[in-house]
Amino acid sequence: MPYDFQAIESKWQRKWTETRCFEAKPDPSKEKFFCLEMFPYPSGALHMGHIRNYSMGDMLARFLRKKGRNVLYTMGFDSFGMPAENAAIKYRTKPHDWTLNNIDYMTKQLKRMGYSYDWNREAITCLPEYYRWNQWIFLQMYRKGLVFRKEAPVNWCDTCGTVLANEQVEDGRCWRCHNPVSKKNLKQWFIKITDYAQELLDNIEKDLQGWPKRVRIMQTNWLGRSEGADLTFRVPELDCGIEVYTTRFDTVFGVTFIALAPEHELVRRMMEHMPQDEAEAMGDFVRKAAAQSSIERSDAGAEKLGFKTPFSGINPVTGKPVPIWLANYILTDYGTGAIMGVPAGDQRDFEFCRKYGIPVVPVVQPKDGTVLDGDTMTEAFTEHGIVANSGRFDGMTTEEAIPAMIEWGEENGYCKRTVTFRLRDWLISRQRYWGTPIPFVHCPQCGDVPVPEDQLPVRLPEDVTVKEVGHSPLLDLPDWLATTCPRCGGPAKREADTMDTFFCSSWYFDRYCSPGDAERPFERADVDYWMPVDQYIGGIEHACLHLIYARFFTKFLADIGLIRVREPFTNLLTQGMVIKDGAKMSKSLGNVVDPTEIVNRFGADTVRLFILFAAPPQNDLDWSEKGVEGSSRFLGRVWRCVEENLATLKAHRGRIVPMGELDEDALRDFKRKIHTTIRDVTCDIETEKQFNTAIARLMELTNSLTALKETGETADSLRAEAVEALLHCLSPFCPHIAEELWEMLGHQEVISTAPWPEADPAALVRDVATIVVQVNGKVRARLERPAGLSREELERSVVSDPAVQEKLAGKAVLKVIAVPDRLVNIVVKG
Ligand code: ANZ
Ligand code: ZN
Repeated sequence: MPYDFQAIESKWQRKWTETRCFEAKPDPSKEKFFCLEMFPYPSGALHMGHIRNYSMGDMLARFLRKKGRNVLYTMGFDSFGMPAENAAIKYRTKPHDWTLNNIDYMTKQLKRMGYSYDWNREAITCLPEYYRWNQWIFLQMYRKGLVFRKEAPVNWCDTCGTVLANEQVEDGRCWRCHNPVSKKNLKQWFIKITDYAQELLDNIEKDLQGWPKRVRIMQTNWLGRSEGADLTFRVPELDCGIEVYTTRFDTVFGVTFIALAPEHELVRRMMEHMPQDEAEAMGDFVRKAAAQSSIERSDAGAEKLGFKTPFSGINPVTGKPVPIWLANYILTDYGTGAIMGVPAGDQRDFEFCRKYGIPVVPVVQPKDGTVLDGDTMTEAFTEHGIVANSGRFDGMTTEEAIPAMIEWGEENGYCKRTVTFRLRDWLISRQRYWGTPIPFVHCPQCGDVPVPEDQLPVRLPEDVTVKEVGHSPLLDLPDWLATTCPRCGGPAKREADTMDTFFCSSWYFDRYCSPGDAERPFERADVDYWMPVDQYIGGIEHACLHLIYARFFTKFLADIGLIRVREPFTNLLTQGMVIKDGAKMSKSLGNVVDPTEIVNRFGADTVRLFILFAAPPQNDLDWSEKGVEGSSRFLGRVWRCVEENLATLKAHRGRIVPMGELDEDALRDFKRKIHTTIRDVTCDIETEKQFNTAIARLMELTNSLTALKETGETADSLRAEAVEALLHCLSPFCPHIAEELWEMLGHQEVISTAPWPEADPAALVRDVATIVVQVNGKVRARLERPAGLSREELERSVVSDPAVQEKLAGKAVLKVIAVPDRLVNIVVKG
């Protein structure tokens, strides 16, 4: 009977569904395990990256189920987003239909892989059952004062008359018409995630020890906490002040200019006080700088561009005026959008001053005695040093001066301490169709009015035609747009912006805990049982946005009493990429391998095995057809190993011969091999998360099994024991073949839920000890002896050994000191 993976795989997929063995229910008497994978966007078909991600998750879920944990493992689709709109135009369909079709197809693909999801818990974010709770949560955030509207720039194409997403801007030009893209201010919706910045930061070290260090560092930088001070420079000519943010108040005596972001609110006021031609030149500069992206502007190597205004500001500490400039490298949304320029201590300021001939005044001198001169310095001095040109602080080290000067500045009212985060508030509105409608109406009388909760969901019309990229069909639906104001009952207009899809993915795991709940987003008892997620698996590309938003949501939901935990993910595994021919597998490079095609040829078990065997989870994986063939051959060997010896194996199944009753070395070694394999595979999966080495051990065990020559009852019993251990350990990786062979051996229950084997401690002990033999304290030999010999037995055995006798020739033995299992020291004379 050959290994017919097609038949076997569909048979077991059917059986698992029929026996409902992967359905999860809360059970307080059992320890739970929530295994979560980043759910896919339904782009059309699964790619190898998905297969890799989900093969790891399924392996862990299956392993932990066998270890007796109550496992929650399910799937969903992150199904709102722009590609559906593009596809709708291209294929003349509706985003809704296209999306649901894709979900159908991808669900079939997932089922074909044999993943052990509890399909009753599926969450599909583009369905009103799901997104109504996005709207509900959004309204709770609004109630708590976390939602606000403000003007913010969007990418705007004049030719197409549309808003463009960042991905639609290529090299500053519209992807469609290739005309330059400009910025346009639109009123947009924001969520005040910055209220949670400090806790998001604090918890990284406190609660996220189970995350890769790399991700913790990325999040820390993303949040970007810095401590510093705000101080105000008065501008007498305009009768106002400019507040600047600095992390180096200790350099305040070295300020030689002030620089504002081109978007700074004072710019307009300045222009009003300037001669027309100068004001126009300044306007040109502002437009040019504003067209650059903030990344271009803040890049260290980028060209610094400035515009000198005719105004100056008074340094509050020295009382002296310094000129005010506009500079492109000052960002509008960081700190106060204005800086005090200290070219001697800041490299960007230094380059700016050299370019525009602004003086450089050193206020920190190197500790090694070198003396910096403002006219000849070639770069800023940014290290710690000795304070100079700073009045009474001269001569102090900067380490001492930084706290001392801030304290002095605060006491004298020159500055006030502040903490600044790089994290920005979350801009969640999108001017597009395929997303969760923002539950607000605009009333000419009452302004922005939230939709009452009992009127949720605000449904997204599904029967629409998308005509143009970037133009939301909602704007062409007057019947949908027209509504009544919930407050005054007068005519009002619906908000036509939809939510960023990251909103959907910030809480889908909570919904997994209470699928289909029609009364609330999820039930408190359910999330309190299942949350937090014990293991989350996904791509490193989500290290910041998604993983920060989901953490923020969890804290907010805890604050309004919906959930107990404040951090959603205890352990995080970021899988490497799938590489082919030296590059990431991707459609654009044309180097993709279609999972369906490869599964049809080799079977799901082989593909799963290859993908978990070819590389450690965190590393990139090189796709290799040879490797797939190798995995296929291995499963063929396992199959034959059982199938060809089925009668003997069945006859000896369950007869366990204890280590103590084995006296042949080969059999003892084999028994030990079985149990060290169980021990090491368990550790590789559970502790080390090195799934590839676990598989290598199973291959070795299979080798030992086929190599065992011994015959007889005892040997056959050991063979049966080895086969059963092998099938158990293989089953999380290759569940179909394991089930089939397990059944062939005569088992009634599925192997998927049968307990994971335990290594027998007696079989783990190495039963040879290496004995170090010393003669007068010098090592003369190393001998293998059975472990556990008594002192006398060991002494006799070692001294009579021919190799030792040779060393003792002609000498008189005075004394023998034996340490069981370790050492024999022979003291001789002559
Ligand atoms: C004077 C100074 C002297 C500065 C010195 C640095 C070194 P972090 O640490 O990243 O928070 N800055 C402040 N607001 C800015 C903005 N909107 N755009 C660009 N730069 C801005 O950086 C804080 C420092 O970056 C601040 O401290 C300020 O320059 C600059 F020897 O002030 B510093
Ligand atoms: Zn109204």
